[in-house]
Order: sequence, then structure tokens, then C-alpha cells
Amino acid sequence: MERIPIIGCEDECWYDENFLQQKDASSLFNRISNETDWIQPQIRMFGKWVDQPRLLAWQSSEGLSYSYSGITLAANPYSIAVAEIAGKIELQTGLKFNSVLINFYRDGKDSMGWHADDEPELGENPIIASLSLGSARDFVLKHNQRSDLKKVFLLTSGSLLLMGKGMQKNWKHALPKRAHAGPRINLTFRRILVGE
Ligand SMILES: O=C(O)CCC(=O)C(=O)O
Repeated sequence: MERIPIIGCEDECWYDENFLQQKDASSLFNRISNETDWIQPQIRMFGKWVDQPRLLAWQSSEGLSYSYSGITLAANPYSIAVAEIAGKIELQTGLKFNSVLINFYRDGKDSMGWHADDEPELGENPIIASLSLGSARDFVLKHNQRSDLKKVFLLTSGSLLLMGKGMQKNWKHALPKRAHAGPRINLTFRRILVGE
């Protein structure tokens, strides 16, 4: 994969803009948007329950649930389309994942706030593979200690971003609102540790 140069974080992030061809990315977008049981659970923020500004789904090949921001997502099995793309990502990266968080951003008003994927069940240094489909959106990164280290990537349809070992420990990431954006699906493949 092509390595994204981020000063101070060279080993933490890789990006392959052309992981999928455009026609495959758009057919996968259609399959996943139709095959997925989307939910919009509320999360607890500053003591209040609020709607998350996007739809989502949690799927696991090993029946594993996922807890974050005060909620627990019960697992659905991988859909056929998700199982196929998981296999391709595992083959090309040499990594093994067992779960995926799928986010559906209906338009530019849907977003994801600043966070790190550092839940204990992902282990000390999780590696997360993030596949983007549909409308291109900015993905922003800021370093936890060095306020001068910030980065914006345009995640295009069919691209794969690999968030490597130090990424969740050293950086936060977000997907800000944008004035004009069409629908977008993002899949973040993760490995939940069970007895490892
Ligand atoms: O939609 C994206 O590209 C970001 C998703 C994300 O931050 C996450 O699933 O933790």
C-alpha cells in the first residue's frame, strides 16, 4: 500500500486510494446500503442521551458485541457483501479482523466527532482498516501531544486507509460536517481480542 507521509507519524498510517476500482466501489456501496439493517442508537454525551449524527451497523464474524460511549452493539453476522470485502482486505493486508463498524453518512450534515478507537477490547495497539464508499469526505487527524500536528485527508470512494499501531494512542480522528456531500458508507474493520 502507498504510505501517507505524516510528519511525526510515518509508521502509523497507510493509504491506498485505488484499493477498489470505481465500478466495484459503487456496486459494493449499493449492496451494503441495501443488505444492512441500519440503526441510529443514542449515545451519552455530557450527561445527555443524543442521536448519533449518522446511521450505523455492527457486524462480527465471531458473534462479538462492541461497547462504546455508554452503549453496547449486539453483533449481526457479516452480510455476504461484507464477508467478501473482508476477505479481500485480509488477503491484501495480511491482517485478520473479526468485526466491522459500518457508518452510513446520509449527507454532509452527518458526521463523526473527535475520538480514538481505543476501547479495551481492541487491545493496546489496534490496527484498523477503513474502507470508504460513495461521496468523498475529509478525514481529519490531530496529535494528542503536538498541537502543530494536524492532517486532513480526502477519503475517496474505493480507498482503504490503514490506521496502524500508534494511531489510536497518539492521535484523534473525526469526520466533520460538510456543506455539500452525498451519501457515504465507511467500514472500519477491527479485531476484538477474545482470550488473546
Ligand atoms: O467515516 C470515517 O471515515 C471515520 C469512521 C471512524 O472514525 C470510526 O469508525 O471510528
